[in-house]
Amino acid sequence: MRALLSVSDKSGLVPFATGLAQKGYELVSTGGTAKVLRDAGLAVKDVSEITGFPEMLDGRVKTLHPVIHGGLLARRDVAEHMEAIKAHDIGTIDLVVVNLYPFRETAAKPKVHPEEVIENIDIGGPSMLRSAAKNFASVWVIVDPTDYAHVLAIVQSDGDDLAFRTLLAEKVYAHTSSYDSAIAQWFAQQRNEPFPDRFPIAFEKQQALRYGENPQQRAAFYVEKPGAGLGALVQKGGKELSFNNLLDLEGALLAIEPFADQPACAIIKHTTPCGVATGIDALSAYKKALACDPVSAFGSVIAFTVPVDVAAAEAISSLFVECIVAPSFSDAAVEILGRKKNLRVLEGRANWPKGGMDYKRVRGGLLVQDRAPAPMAPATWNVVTKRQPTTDEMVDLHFAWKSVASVKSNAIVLVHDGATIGIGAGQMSRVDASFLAVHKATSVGHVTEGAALGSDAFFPFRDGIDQAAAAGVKAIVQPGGSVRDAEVIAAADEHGIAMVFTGERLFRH
Ligand code: 93A
Repeated sequence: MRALLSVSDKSGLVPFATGLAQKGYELVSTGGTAKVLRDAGLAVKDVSEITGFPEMLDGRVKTLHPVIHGGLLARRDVAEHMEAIKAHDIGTIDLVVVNLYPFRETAAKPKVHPEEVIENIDIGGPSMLRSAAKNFASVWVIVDPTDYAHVLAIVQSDGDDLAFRTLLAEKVYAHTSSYDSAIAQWFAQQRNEPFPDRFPIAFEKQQALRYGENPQQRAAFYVEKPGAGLGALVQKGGKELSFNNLLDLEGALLAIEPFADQPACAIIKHTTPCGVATGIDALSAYKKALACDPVSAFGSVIAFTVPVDVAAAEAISSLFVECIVAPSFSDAAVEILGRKKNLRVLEGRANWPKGGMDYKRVRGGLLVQDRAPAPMAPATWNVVTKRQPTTDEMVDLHFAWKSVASVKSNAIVLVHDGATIGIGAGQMSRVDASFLAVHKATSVGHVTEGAALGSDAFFPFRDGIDQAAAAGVKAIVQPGGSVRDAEVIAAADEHGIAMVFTGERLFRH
């Protein structure tokens, strides 16, 4: 029996190779791997010894040889194959352990030279993996060190497990295809092309999910890069995350993102906020966000920009909440929240992967766009009405603009004192969104007199303005750009409303 070992990640290698050697495997290896094995006292043959060729071209050609690929690919059950390799003095290779040059890690290094990245494109490794995996009927192929133990256990017990060998082959092709995707993506990045002809990203499974949006739908969670984005969140308590939890977590993180530089809280239901607020600390932001729409907050996902302490944890404990996400939690806060078995506690910032794009799935395709940039600041806005916003109104308008960005379109928010007080989301007409925002606010007793209003897109008619004025709204922020802007501005002037145009639309679908 012969095992070929050629690995960049040498973790777990020595105990595994030792186990193979003890079972009588002859070990064949490439330069660096052979050295590690010899240093551990194992007998190893160099690949060059069996190929009759030295490793050459700075290691670019090490294992690319018929003696290797013949030994991997020959079908043991086909007499002609076995005769052919015998005629060429090629011995079979029964077990292959390969993991690849760290291409992704090298490409991700800051200021890395392209030459170094290119040298980390592994050619021989994927070739061996693919040859061995094609012959999974007879050959063990291990690309993931976490599989060493299971394979060794089978080998040590003189057992066999074709089903597991088949799974290892599947793992190989999943691995090599994602490896090549990363290379293609790097090439696309080098020519500053965000939308290459062939979309290169391969997603890896982060976790299985019990079910999808509904229990009758199967589901799993895939990530662009393991450990990046939502996949970077560390769960500190509560039961398993669901499909809808992950969707709402994304909505929650979107909602707090514009407020990253201050204590802020967003409460999310069905991917849209039902309360967003800033405060002096986590507790005060939470209280203000909750006050926006306490009825909808039942069963919500809550996000914070600041660490969650005991005071905030205790306040949240009295509400039924699905998930809570924050940059960190004090130990005591985790303990308090941990008493609620159904509450998932997630720690981390879940930053977007570098150069990350926004994807939306449509049947048979994928819509790809830049992720939404941060909503533009007041310095770029234009006051279009006779009346200028007061300083206080300007603060609320800024808050309204930042908070409306995460509300599903058509979106209207009413804002007062650093908090949403009424949110109209996901309506098919803007006037209905305005109506809902006012209705939601007044139905829980908020005073809308003097409130600021944010609209994610322009008002197509004056009716939305008239309705806002009737509720006492005194300041409005919206993109502008309607053919009826003049009519809309005139309506605002009639009502003594101060209105600004941002020139930027914030749709979220
Ligand atoms: O440069 S390569 O593409 N050419 C080869 O022929 C080759 N054979 C194995 N890279 C090659 N490898 C890779 O070398 C393996 O995939 C593994 O990652 C690495 C192990 O090298 P060493 O044993 O010298 O540390």
